[in-house]
Amino acid sequence: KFPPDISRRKVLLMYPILNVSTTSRWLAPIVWENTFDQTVIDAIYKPQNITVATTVFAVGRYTRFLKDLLESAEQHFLVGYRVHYYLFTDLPDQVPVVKLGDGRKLTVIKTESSNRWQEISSRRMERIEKLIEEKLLHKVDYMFSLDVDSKFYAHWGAESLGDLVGVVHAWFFGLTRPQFTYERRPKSQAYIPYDEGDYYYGGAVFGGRPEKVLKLVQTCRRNLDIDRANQIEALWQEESHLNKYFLYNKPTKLLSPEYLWDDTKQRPSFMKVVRFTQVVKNYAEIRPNP
Ligand code: UD2
Repeated sequence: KFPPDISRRKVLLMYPILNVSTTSRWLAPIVWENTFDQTVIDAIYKPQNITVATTVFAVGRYTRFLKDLLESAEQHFLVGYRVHYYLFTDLPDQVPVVKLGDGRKLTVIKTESSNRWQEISSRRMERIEKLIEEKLLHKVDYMFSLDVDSKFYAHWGAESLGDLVGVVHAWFFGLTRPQFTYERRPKSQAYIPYDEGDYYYGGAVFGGRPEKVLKLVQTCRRNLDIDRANQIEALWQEESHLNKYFLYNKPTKLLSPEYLWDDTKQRPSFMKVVRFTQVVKNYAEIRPNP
């Protein structure tokens, strides 16, 4: 049974305050506060009894971020839904014990370390690919990949679900193509020319239906392999490859920077809520290499 529709009056009242675009040029929704009614969304997804797999990598000193990430996720991330965290780490002993809500699970997967942070970050693509093929395909309904050095601050619900989901990077929202930090060297498979591009997407969050995410991670992994063979590393590693993928395989849903904020940046007045944010970190202290 659906709750009554949002009244026309309420729609008229809420839209004038949204002076940001709420759809992409290919008519994919861009999710902001006040563009959705949580009651209606839950009435659609709750009866489907969906499971959302969520991959998180915590290699080396990044295990220190796990407690805050998981505890805050249990407060705000898809609360009331079945969530299965897949936690990749080289240090299983350092995974904190966090009380999970009903229907929520955590599986630890031992993974190799590397002495280059660029490799740790990029190799996520092939590990997620393997996980989808072995465990997620036709078994879970949706999935997300999240950076571990992050924390939830407010509701992140089923409004975020879609076939292929990307997040607009906080630093590049409202900027134009030439300002995007895409890979610009034609030698790399992540190359995007200056006259192409829609948005600059953050590498910290992507998701969708497992079969769609499988295509994404497979393509990025293959392109990372080709770049490695050609001895070139894209400017922002797998984030550059993700941006290339989204240029030619448009996300069906875009999450606004509410879903990936950066606290070192001043929050603009049009942003009513920060749901998920990158933790401020001392790179020199936590990464295995500069
Ligand atoms: C950006 C992206 C990140 C990734 C990276 C490029 C955002 C907010 N972040 O962040 O997603 O695309 O650029 O490579 O868009 N990790 C470890 N151990 C390490 C190093 C990394 O576990 O020693 C994992 C961890 O899950 C971390 C992720 O890799 O969250 C990305 O690494 P990062 O956060 O250091 O990258 P950063 O801040 O440059």
